[in-house]
Amino acid sequence: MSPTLLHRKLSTSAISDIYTKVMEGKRLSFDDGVRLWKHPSLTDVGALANLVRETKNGNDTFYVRNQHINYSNICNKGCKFCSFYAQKGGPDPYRMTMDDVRAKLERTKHLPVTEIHMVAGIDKKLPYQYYLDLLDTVHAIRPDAHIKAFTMVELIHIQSIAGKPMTEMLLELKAHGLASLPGGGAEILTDRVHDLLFQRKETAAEWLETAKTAHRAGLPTNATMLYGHIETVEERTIHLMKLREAQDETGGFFTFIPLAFSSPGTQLEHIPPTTGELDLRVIAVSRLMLDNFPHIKAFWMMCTPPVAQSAQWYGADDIDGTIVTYTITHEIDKDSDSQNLSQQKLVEMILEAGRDPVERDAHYNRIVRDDSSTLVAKKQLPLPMAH
Ligand code: V47
Repeated sequence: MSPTLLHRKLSTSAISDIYTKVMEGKRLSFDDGVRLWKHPSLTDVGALANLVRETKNGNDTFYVRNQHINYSNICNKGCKFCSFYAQKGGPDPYRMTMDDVRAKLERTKHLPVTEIHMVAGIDKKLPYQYYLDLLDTVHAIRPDAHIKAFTMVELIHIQSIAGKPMTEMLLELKAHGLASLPGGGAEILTDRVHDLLFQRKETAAEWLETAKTAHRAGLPTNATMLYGHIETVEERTIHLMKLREAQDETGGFFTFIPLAFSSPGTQLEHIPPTTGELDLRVIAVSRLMLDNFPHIKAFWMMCTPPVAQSAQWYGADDIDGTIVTYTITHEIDKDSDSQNLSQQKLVEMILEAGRDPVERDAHYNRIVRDDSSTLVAKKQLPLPMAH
């Protein structure tokens, strides 16, 4: 559709007032958010989100060469949506020793990874020193990689065993190589969903406070939303607005990642998989509500590669990633090192989707490589344009 026709269509649609607000750079309200979830035309909502996406990030789609390490699946939280933790009838328990971590990193050292993503269950037996050793071990083998590790719930636990104030502990982890935090564990930031699905984990207020404390300590984070289970559209809207408010305060969030709920092996096995319609709508509504987030990421592992491609026209500007091994939701052999999506495959997917692939580092700097795939330069991206 030509740009003129598109603008005419949106300006005469049932969400024309929201279209006008977006065009004028005005912030969307709670009611606007709820209407976007309910508006019958996904195409309208997606087209509007795409206008914002292209203003902020042009035709670029970012990807990262990353590696996930889930260092322990022992957890005491019992979240109803989780199939990752060791339990009777579920996965066997494992806890990686430093030798295991070292061996895994050595085996995959040939991969030009720029980011290591480490999260795990709340494993009470691990002492504070384990976390410092973990960072030291990764840093020793991958000195140039950015270490993104520990969700807010892990940080709250680590702080309880470190016996120091949160900021002091964060600075210590930082001195051992921690560079940013992933966005996991936010789930849905309302007390109702917390009490029903993950009551032993931190509350919404604690998740947000910990994220803001990390930002103030110089550690940027991501933010996620787990959708497609028992949450209402109002709760999704509240979740996005709480993140937007926190971002206003600290500016510390890099990117927002919606996570499609996968029920097999969880206590919510009766819940069907999310539809492509919902996956794309979540990307689009997030893009429109989170006006102060520079990036929206499609995590192909959860929403599938084809949906991650389409998402690039519904508000997303990032596809995560090469990953290597991911064990949070899928029954993947934790000892396997096969790259789940090669860099070449990711680039092909982005080109096929009609976007320009841009390899980025964890800070969204553009990575330039020579023919042998050696990193030769990083180019600072201009700051995202306000729409
Ligand atoms: O915190 C758990 C979610 C998260 C299930 O920051 C589930 O770049 C779906 O946070 N179905 C961990 N999701 C993953 C995560 C993440 C992933 C990719 C990139 C980034 C980033 C962060 O996975 C958990 C939880 O919210 N999760 N169980 C499930 N059954």
